[in-house]
Amino acid sequence: MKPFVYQQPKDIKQASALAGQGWQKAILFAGGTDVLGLLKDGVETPEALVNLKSVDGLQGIEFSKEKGLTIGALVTVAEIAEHPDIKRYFPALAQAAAETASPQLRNMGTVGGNLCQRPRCWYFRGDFDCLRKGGDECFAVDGENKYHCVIGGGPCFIVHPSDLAVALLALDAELTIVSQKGSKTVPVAKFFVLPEDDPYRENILFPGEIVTKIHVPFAGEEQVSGYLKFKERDVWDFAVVSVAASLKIKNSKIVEGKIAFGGVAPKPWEEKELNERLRGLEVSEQNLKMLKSLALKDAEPMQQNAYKVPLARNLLGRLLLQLSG
Ligand SMILES: Cc1cc2nc3c(=O)[nH]c(=O)nc-3n(C[C@@H](O)[C@@H](O)[C@H](O)COP(=O)(O)OP(=O)(O)OC[C@H]3O[C@@H](n4cnc5c(N)ncnc54)[C@H](O)[C@@H]3O)c2cc1C
Ligand code: SF4
Repeated sequence: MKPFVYQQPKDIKQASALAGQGWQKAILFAGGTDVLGLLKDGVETPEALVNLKSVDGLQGIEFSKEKGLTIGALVTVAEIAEHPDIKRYFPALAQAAAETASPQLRNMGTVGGNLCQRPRCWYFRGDFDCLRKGGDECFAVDGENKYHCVIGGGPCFIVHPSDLAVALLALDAELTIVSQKGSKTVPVAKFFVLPEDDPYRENILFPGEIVTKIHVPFAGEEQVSGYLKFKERDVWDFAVVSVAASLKIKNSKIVEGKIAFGGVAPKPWEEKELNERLRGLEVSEQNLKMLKSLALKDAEPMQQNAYKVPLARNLLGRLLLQLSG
């Protein structure tokens, strides 16, 4: 591992200044569960680690029906999984957190780090100079692509690994991003980028920009939500496919709702047509079948991953059945 300097800024401006020197110069460090692997594997070779844990104001979970839910970027995945208001009013998020990694990793890993973690593609993590690392070839195209994306890919075919991002997308969450230039709020739907827009990074952050908090609007007592994840090993594993949905159902009709998928695309994935069809839809077996058939209808699977399409549709069907009682 390349030697690095360990920096402990006290406030966000200092952290932003230290991290703002460039991707090659410095990397933010929260729980470290992803960063340490990246350093050990030589995927990231920064000169400095900027420890966010020494920065004030990034902690805490606050909830009120008027203001909704606010989660500090350093809140751990375990705290989210166990928080009574999140379990009660935002079950999709609590379930996604409970499904994330292992108890040890949930206790160390933060929500900010979860959203900003790097892809798990084995070529990217391994000793391959692939396109995302500045090379000129995506080895997954003709290689082992069982776990890669089925939609939204090209020229790189990663899937985004975050469980929380999928639930936060379905819940219409927003992120606050702070840098030396000031602060801005960005919907989760606009935070992640496709490889066609930037094949080297997974989100819109520039060096020195830091996610400081996550806000989830409270959509009323009648909102129901949930998260289902298919993984190969039950102990802990990344999602092969996952789905989150939030719905408002009144008198057996979906008033409004949003569905998001994980494990299928380079970013947490939502489908406009599918989500538009939810509004005003009678909850019936026939309509749930129709929704399933719309999901990922434009998918272009790779050689080894066509199984993800029926898997995603069946997970969606199961989740909608659960939520519609
Ligand atoms: C064995 C294993 C299994 C895992 N399983 C899962 C899983 O099932 N589901 C899942 O979702 N994840 C999984 N993970 C990923 C796990 O690392 C994250 O879930 C964890 O939440 C990352 O948080 P962290 O605080 O440790 O991030 P760190 O490792 O500290 O940081 C991760 C990345 O985010 C950046 N970063 C951190 N905080 C911020 C911030 N506030 N603003 C901007 N950038 C920031 C860092 O610079 C770094 O690039 C797994 C990891 C391992 C090692
Ligand atoms: S999918 Fe992306 S990260 Fe994986 S080998 Fe291809 S370019 Fe590299």
